[in-house]
Amino acid sequence: MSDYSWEDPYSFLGLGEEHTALERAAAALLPVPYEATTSYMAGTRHGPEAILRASRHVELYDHELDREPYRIGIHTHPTLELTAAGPEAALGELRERYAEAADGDRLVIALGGEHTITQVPILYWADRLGDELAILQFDAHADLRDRFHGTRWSHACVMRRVVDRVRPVGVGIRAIDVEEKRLIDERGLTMIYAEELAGDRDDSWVDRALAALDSENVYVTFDVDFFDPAFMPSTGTPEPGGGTWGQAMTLLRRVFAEKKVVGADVVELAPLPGLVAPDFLVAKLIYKMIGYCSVSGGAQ
Ligand SMILES: [Mn+2]
Repeated sequence: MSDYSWEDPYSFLGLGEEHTALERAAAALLPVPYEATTSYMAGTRHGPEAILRASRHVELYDHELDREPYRIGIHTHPTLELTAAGPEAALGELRERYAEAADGDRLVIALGGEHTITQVPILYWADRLGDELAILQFDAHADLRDRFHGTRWSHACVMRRVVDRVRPVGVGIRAIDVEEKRLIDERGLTMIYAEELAGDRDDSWVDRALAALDSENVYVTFDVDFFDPAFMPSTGTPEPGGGTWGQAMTLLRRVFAEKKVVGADVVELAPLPGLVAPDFLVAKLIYKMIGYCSVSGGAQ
């Protein structure tokens, strides 16, 4: 746990200036509390704040890695409040701000907010890297619907908005509709269904996921409903039969070790008042990503 002060509420882990200065930081967080189309339980707009609050209680030393990953420097950008003038305007704003934040070699992790925001970083990286980009999607849902509740900008449509440019590899998927299934088959997309995550000891699904990532450069989008609702009740559309902490770590550890992770996001946390464990889980998930990045040399 950090030696924090309550007067400084908005830096990840409660880090002080020495470890948060942008020029020196090898990682940065971009809080985007955007919520416009939540279909079941609302509250993702409170996700970034809950993550930052919980992060103050995350142990700074990582015993698995035998290091203190925060020493690479972690900058927390000011919370990005997007315009309420409609999704296209909001996503346009995000595009501008994301491009500024992602300029350079720093690992930027966007914090949702609803999953809709993910199309912005993915299209940014697709523009920057062309075909040299693979997408790893932790999620209960494929998010490949063309429209949902009358809008193309729903959280349930986010991967459809990018699938003509990139080939997402889904992990933990367990709720899709028949149109999505048809698209998955037509495009030959790899989906690792939740049942395949047989247990922490059978890693063959990890090999399948890594083999399906068809570029050295990988963008990771992590919808927290990947996790079983037993661990992650705090999300808009929970689905039973989800993944575990150990499974998520197993895949993340290898992705960061074997690929170049160019960017990431963690979305769809909708905090429940009085229930802190899910908020803490997400804060620690982000710190583990930064830790794996720090040992891979992916961030200098
Ligand atoms: Mn989802």
